[in-house]
Amino acid sequence: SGESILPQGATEVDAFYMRMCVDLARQAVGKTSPNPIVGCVIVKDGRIVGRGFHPKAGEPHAEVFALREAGPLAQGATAYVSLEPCNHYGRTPPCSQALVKAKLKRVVVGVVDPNPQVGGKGIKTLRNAGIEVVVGVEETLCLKANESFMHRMATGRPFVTLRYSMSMDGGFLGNMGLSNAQGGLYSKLLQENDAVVITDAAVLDDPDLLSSEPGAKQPLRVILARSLDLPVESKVFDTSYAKTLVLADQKSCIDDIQRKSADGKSIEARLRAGGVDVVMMNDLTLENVLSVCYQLGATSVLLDSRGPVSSGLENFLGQQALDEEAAQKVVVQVAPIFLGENRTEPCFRMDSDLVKLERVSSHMVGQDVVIEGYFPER
Ligand code: AOF
Ligand code: ZN
Repeated sequence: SGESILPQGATEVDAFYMRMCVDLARQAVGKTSPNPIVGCVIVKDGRIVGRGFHPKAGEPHAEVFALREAGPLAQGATAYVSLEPCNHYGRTPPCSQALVKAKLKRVVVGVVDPNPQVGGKGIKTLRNAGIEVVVGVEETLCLKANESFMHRMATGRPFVTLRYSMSMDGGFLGNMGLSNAQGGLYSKLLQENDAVVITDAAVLDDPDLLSSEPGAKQPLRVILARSLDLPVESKVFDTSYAKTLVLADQKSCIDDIQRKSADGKSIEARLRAGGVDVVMMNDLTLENVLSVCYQLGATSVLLDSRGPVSSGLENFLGQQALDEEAAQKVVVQVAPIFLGENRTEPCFRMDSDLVKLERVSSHMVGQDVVIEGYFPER
């Protein structure tokens, strides 16, 4: 795009192929965790001769697929990669050496890989072999495509997005107007994130929390529970398409644990029989919830504040995320309605200093306006 700054030695044509790499990479969005999404295009004499993307951790990297397709045509060609080619023996051998072996003439890199095992070494290997390397083409786009991977590398923590809906008069809308139709914002958020966290009160509306995108890898669905008196027949406890984890507050669930339903089984036993994992938490803080998600391999977590506002835990999600500065990104859907008298409470009560979001963008979803922004690094 005209807005991106081109590094020295790069042209608009390079930027064009880099955007193509990112589009290719996105075919595996939500599927590569803990690995990044990466796309690669090999161009010879103005013709695309190879294309590839990283489909999944443990499988070959983007460059390998592109090199396979290009075969001997890779010699003297230009390779575009949205992330610096790796230089280490991980689950797969180093791509830098594969590019050297295939005798590429030029390699255009979107962004340096912050992985300490790579971190510029891939570029070095290529340059040492006499290959011309240009770094930083469509860098902003490449960074955004891998924001959770970048965050994990920098902090060792998952990338957290807080989502909620509100009215024009600042009232909390729960799941009002929320649709997970294919191609929609919500369906894409479920596709992009490794885990989605909701509260027990939100289960009452019976969401399935499944992305409608074709072939989407479904997120781990995490239910925070103050009570184990949960509707076991709810869609979210059907584990045929996605895993479900209940994180229950030990203290407040103590009575529920004893209670049995008519068939003599506890709710916990019934959940487990349906394939739901139930973990008793000594201390159900947001920090502990995120740690559990991360330990289970979630690099990106969506805190979905979609439950009714009357629930104590619902405020917990958004409020704790803000109080504990746990979220990196916020996605808010503003509906063009005034709740008026029906407005129970403002969404959040923050007692922090003024917080100004960065890299803010907005778009329409039907009649609603969606505003996205990033918290400043804290
Ligand atoms: C690339 N191209 O397509 C990917 C890269 O366990 P491995 O062997 O798959 O290595 C994972 C690391 O390799 C990952 O953390 C990231 O630094 C890099 N991923 N690199 O050149 C790719 N997926
Ligand atoms: Zn690689």
